[in-house]
Amino acid sequence: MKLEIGLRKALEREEFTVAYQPQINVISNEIIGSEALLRWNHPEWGLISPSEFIPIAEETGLILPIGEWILKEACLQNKEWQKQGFEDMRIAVNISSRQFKQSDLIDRVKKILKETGLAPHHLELELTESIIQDSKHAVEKMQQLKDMGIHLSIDDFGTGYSSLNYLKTFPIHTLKIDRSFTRNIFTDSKDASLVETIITMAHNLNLKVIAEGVETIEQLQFLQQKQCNEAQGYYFSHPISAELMSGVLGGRA
Ligand code: G
Ligand code: G
Ligand code: MN
Ligand code: NA
Repeated sequence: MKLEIGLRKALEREEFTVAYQPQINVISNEIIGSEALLRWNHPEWGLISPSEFIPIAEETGLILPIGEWILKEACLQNKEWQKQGFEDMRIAVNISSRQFKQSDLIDRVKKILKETGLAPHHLELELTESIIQDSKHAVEKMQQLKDMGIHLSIDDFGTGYSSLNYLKTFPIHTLKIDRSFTRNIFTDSKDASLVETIITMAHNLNLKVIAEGVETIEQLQFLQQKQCNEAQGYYFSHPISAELMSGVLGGRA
């Protein structure tokens, strides 16, 4: 209840910020984009983790204005990086269940792209398996987004209970291997096999693969060997402020 009251005021009090986590092409080692992650810094309670407040925002519907805010903020920021010369930068934004279910989702996304001037192919929306399964007309909606040029990825892939059959029907570009698999590559041979199998399967279906939660060079090398396309994790960078990210990008040239 306390958190809910705080959440109601957080947007107008400008207590949210966005952290960006670089995403890296594992072959070229270049930053190809970033994932936008919401941060809530309450003046008294300090930093509150999204895993604490996003479920409340989702229950109360507050995730709708919050989700719209971060989408716009992230698109604006990515456009800014592009203006600074990082023209191919892509931005990935998490979409919540309530957001995806909105009947006017497509118009809202279109409006934000128009207002921020971001080209659709520089935006990636991250959906989870359960979000897609819980929504009516999910495939049609995804197809409309794809037709606009937006990229779609399946977040936390492998943690849901979905049938593999949907990979055939979902109009998606990328699978994001959940960090619970990456974490155990060298401690659980079953996880290593799963990671390898996911990569092979994705490629056979013409999908790209990004591994989350890469924390060590050994994990990165394993992923390179298995031809994973992209990676993201503490090994490269924690989620960082837009200012820090600009510095990291500048240092890349
Ligand atoms: O950044 P962190 O690892 O603490 O995020 C925890 C969880 O919160 C992750 O599952 C992440 O996907 C989710 N999350 C972070 N930012 C957003 C956001 O802007 N919208 C939604 N819907 N979820 C987010
Ligand atoms: O569910 P989603 O993939 O959106 O969650 C992203 C979350 O994962 C963020 O909260 C981010 O802080 C966290 N994260 C990013 N990289 C790593 C990592 O290398 N290790 C761990 N343990 N968490 C990570
Ligand atoms: Mn995500
Ligand atoms: Na994830």
